[in-house]
Amino acid sequence: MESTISIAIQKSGRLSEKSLDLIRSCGIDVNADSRVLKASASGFPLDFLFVRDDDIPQYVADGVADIGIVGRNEYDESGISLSVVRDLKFASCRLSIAVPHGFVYKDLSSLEGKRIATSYPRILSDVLNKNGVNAQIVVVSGSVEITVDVGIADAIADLVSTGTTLKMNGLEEVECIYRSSAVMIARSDMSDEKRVLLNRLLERIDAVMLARHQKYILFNLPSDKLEEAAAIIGGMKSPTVTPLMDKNWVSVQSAVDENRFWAVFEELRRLGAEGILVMNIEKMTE
Ligand code: PRT
Ligand code: ZN
Repeated sequence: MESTISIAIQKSGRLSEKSLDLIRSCGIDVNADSRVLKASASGFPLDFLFVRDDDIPQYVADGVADIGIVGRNEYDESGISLSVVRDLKFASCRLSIAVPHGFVYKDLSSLEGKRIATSYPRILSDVLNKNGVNAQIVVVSGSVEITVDVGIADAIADLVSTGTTLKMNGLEEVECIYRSSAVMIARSDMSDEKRVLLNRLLERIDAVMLARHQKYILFNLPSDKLEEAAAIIGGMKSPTVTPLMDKNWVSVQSAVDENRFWAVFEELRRLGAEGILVMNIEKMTE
């Protein structure tokens, strides 16, 4: 029988859609509409398990699934030891200390002797210990932002992305103590067959992730500006250059890092580039 690997994905929440999008961009199709517990894919020997994110590290540790996609915060908080095989860079957030107005916060030592509510006691106590701060951790499983108001905590440590929730609850974010994003976790003791499949999957994921941060750019350029243009584009080995009928002009194409795109665009215009065409890249390798 052909080997398959199984992946645990959050059933419904902040990670679900992006996890499925990433897998689908790898040419793997799964019918997750019904959101049943289990599903198989077409295009790759992959089985899906849709579960609560809190359970994903344990399922992977127990071999219920071979790999999983989960927030780094959930993984670290679980205390379970697995391999983190990729940082998938989505669902980024930070675990921050927030205090009510009137709380004079200087640094972590300001929390000495205070009650801090959090859903991440392991990560928080780790940070407090490292900084030699003694505080009482109040563990709550949700709505951390209301704990100060209801009088069970003096400060909180909660996940933040935009900061709106804190503001709406009259809290001020004073220090980021930990950063998180979605990661792919895997058991370390996988069979050789499964490891081969995981590596194939990772190769596809890398190609998709690399492409997401690049644009493909194509333009015509006066031939004598080629050296300068190549220096501006940089990064890749060299741009591809095609001669045009008019010997004074060439057509140039290259991938450009998205972060540098507008700077490159403006510099190329300055060199006299014309007919600049920009395209999204779907997949790409180094
Ligand atoms: O039901 P299940 O247990 O599967 O889901 P869940 O409710 O435990 O998790 P979910 O879907 O809310 O979050 C899944 C993962 O998304 C988390 O473990 C994080 O890794 C990541 N993530 C990214 C976030 C946020 N951003 C985030 N902003 N998780 C939670 N929040 C919450 C935060 O707790 C706070 O209540 O959003 C609020 C703050 O948001 P802002 O934008 O107002 O700052
Ligand atoms: Zn959860």
